[in-house]
Amino acid sequence: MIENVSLLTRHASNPVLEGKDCPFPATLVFNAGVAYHEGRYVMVFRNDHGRWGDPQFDGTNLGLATSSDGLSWEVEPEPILDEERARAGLRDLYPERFGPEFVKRIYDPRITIVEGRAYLCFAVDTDHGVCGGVAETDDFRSFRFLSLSAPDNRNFVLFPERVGGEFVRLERPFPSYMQPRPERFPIWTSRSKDMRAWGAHRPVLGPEDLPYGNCKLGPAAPPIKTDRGWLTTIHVVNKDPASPLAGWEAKDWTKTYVAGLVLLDLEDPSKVVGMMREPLLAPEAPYELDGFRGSVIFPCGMVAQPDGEVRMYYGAADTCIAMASAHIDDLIAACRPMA
Ligand code: BMA
Repeated sequence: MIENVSLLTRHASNPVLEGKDCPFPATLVFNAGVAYHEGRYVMVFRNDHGRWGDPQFDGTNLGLATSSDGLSWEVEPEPILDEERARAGLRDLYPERFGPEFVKRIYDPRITIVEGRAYLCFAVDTDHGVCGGVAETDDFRSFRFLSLSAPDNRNFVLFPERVGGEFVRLERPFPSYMQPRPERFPIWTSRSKDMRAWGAHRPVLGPEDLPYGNCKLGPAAPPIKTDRGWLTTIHVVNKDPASPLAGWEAKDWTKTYVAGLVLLDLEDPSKVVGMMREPLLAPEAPYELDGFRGSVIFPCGMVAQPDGEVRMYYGAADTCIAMASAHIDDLIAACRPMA
């Protein structure tokens, strides 16, 4: 069991969104990008829909919810993206390649408002492996696909402004050759002048750099700019084969997902300048401990309020969406400088 610190306060009416709140078939509603944009909160969430207990379910789509206060959400009548619409968007981008079956699934969205414009990052499962992509949107109902990575990569998260004149994102490749088990996947950055061509990759953080977690890690929500650096959440996985965890998907689920917090250098975000030495939030509440995959905290959204409260939205147990918050000064202070 990973020990929790009480830096974040869980919202009293968690979960803030779950399948029963959706006006369309929805079973597992989790991993949601959240942003404050044009006077309201916008959430794009993952929905795995279908029959309870069927490990494959029927499929995955992305839903849209909006809110005036970031706490009570109204879900749009229909999902806004699914594999069919992702195929169409990717065919526009790469007409020669994206045949009808190439894209299997689109999931785990993150929203970043970059210099006033809304972008969605997402993962897609394809015939060639898992890819990460970036799309732009005016209304969160139609999306212009801008780029797709080579496999295997996902958990793309954009910074909210250009750094050194270029767009920057965090990403999580899946290096599998030369990797000891369990999978120890790191976080990298890349840069782009136009959101389409991405390069200048640099490593940021590997599991070996963290004093907790023995498995993969990944970017979580889009970073928030502070005087001390980019305040950046991550997810960190610890696998303990000797301790099976609760969950309906499999009897042998043994991965705990916690949220972590780091500060990245303002001018070179591939440089870690501060870090919490323990998890920011570890599974503890019943909705985090039990569900499709129990003991999973998977943040994809973070919004700073004008009064300094930072709200972190996270998928809980791959089943519902919860929120926890803390004052920005306390979060920054918790990241101790690197030695
Ligand atoms: C990751 C992704 C996430 C999921 C997490 C925990 O690898 O598949 O979508 O929330 O595992 O199951």
